[in-house]
Amino acid sequence: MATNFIDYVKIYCRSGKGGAGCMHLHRAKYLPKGGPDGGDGGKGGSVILHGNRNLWTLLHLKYQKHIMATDGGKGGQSRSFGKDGEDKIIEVPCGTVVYDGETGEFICEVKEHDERVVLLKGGRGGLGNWHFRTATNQAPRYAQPGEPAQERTVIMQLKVLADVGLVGFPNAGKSTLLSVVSAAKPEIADYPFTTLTPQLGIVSYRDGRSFCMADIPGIIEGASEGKGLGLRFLRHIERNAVLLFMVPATSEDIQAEYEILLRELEKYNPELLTKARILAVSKTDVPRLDEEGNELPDIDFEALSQKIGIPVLPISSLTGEGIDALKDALWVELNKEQNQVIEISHAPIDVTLIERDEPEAQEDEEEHTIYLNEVEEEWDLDKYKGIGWDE
Ligand SMILES: Nc1nc2c(ncn2[C@@H]2O[C@H](COP(=O)(O)OP(=O)(O)OP(=O)(O)O)[C@@H](O)[C@H]2O)c(=O)[nH]1
Ligand SMILES: [Mg+2]
Repeated sequence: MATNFIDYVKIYCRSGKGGAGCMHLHRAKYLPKGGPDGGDGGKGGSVILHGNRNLWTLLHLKYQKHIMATDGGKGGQSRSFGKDGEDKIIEVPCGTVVYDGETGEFICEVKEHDERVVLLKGGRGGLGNWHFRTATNQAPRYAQPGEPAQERTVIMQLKVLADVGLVGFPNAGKSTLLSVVSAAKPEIADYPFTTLTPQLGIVSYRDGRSFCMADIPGIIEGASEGKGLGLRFLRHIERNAVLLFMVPATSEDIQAEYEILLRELEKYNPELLTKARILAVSKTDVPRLDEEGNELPDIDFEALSQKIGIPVLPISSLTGEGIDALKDALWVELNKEQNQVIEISHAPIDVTLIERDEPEAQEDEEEHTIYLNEVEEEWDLDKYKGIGWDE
């Protein structure tokens, strides 16, 4: 299960080249000089990214090493057009960021469901010689070639785009909450670090509305120095609008635990502290006892909220207590204007640092170069401008 979360792939992509325009002079039995009738070439297919909210990882692209659109067909006589090449649509989860595979430079990102981003444009088809007929050249013996294809090796990285990110120590009950508010089935167990990779769930809210919640591995004191699973998963809450902190009600000092979490987040990226926060005190069904088994005083949620300056809500995933109130509170925060996640910039990545979990696929040299050198001269429509021969 853990290995199914793929958030990095490297793929060679190529669009289709445009089909060549046709050079043809019409001839018929009683019409030996029928004039030029070469048709236009079809346009090459583009490589297009398409955001799909039903995808959560890049797993489906893991074994895909090449993605290529098809070329446009050649134009034919009698002014018949060449067939357009087929586009290649790459379905990606929302939050996919694309970098150049060689330089690490940011190329584009796909944020929304149904969003289409053209990664590589297909070449335009060339014009047939019919277009180039002029008063002085009634039988042009040339046609345009198709535009060449574009190719690029790209790295796709997923930065999960959830609305709410769960932050807490291991065993706080984060995955359990996700399992009761959404249809997600994360692993839940009574030992730390049950969750090893981020999990997402769609929380359905009233009137058919919903929001997305991300459960990430637990954080411990010293995570910023690499303890536990470290902080690398915090990348996935960087773009959340609201952070839901979780501390179990059985904790002797809830405020202290909350502040440890806060400090670890700050060490990872101080900007995380500008996000809206809510504290859920989980497992309220469990009796509060100290180490000797004596009852601890009841939690004063009001007072705690006053002290830390954010809403504090008691919940129990077991009995369902407080779950609806928590959803309400999250919904309110999510809809505040100031909590909308603003554009974030994606710094170039260092391609030499990223480790591949498998050796590079053997590149097929020949296959890659076929389309590159075919059209050598730059072509320019303007140079063919002229008056029509029949005007
Ligand atoms: N009684 C009770 N037990 C709970 C509640 N929520 C979670 N638990 C239990 O607490 C344990 C840990 O729950 P998880 O949801 O796996 O905790 P987690 O925060 O995801 O932990 P990591 O993935 O290790 O970070 C499990 O044994 C759960 O059954 C609750 O509301 N009440
Ligand atoms: Mg978990």
